[in-house]
Amino acid sequence: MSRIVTIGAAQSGPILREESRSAVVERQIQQLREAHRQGCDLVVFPEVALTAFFPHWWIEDEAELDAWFEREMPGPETQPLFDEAARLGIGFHLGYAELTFEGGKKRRFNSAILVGKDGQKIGHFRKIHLPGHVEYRPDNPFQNLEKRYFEFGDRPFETWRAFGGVVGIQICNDRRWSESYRLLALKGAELVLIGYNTPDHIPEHPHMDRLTNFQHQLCMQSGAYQNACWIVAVAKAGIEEGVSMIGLSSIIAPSGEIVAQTKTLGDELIVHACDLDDSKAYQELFEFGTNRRIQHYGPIATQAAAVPPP
Ligand code: CDV
Repeated sequence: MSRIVTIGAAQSGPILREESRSAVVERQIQQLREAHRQGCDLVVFPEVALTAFFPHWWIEDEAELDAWFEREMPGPETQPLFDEAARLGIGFHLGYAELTFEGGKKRRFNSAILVGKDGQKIGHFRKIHLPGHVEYRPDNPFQNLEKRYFEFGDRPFETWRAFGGVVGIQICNDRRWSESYRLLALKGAELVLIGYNTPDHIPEHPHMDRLTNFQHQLCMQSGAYQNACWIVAVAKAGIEEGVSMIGLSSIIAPSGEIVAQTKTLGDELIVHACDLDDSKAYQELFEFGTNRRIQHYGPIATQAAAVPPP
């Protein structure tokens, strides 16, 4: 028996700083329609998919910062995306900057939602691993102010029953941490959706630039294999407000093999029919329930321990 979910990875090219949400949503609707023509059940859009990636520059004025965030999802500008997806009978994943008032306090998160074929929200996740810095770095060609503009996700990695399987979400830097995959796998994840905005240059570590593409694929291919899950990872790519970002949106099988990958740095859709039973086969191979030797691992350290010199 097979459980096929046909998934479209809807890579986005750069979004101009002055581009309106409505214009971006119109681009996404074109991708939804193409996905529908290609038989997709689910379309995955990137991290912070509705605007330019504003943590790349310094914003001092609070009202100006808030304007980059969504206060409702869907809101007036995103409702047409929900409507068109429901009309076509396609589910979707969308990353966005979330502004919410909780406990009388304004809170900002880097978030993503999973929406079913009926247009109803299934899942909501807030990015846990925020890269970058809080302070302005005048010597850098661009900033990476996620730690300034967002709070760390305040909810655990979660899975949802959807699209005939078990689905989880990570957001961008989460994909570089082995815990992200394992925590989802222990909650049964068969399919992990990831949006990202990844510059091809790290100002603090320029000698690593040549490895950016390799390490992007390395962490996800090993994450897929070691945790028996499909991964659909989708970029906002190209040169956006002077920052050059990688493409290489990928659909990765539980074998660790990349089965589809984008070739451009613009809006581009790739599609693959993912058999969720491939995930089940690798889950059976590893048998996490019986073969993980947690009783032999010893106490789990929460911090890297200082190893005494020899
Ligand atoms: N948006 C991201 O989280 N980007 C990071 C970069 C800054 C290293 C990433 O892990 O791709």
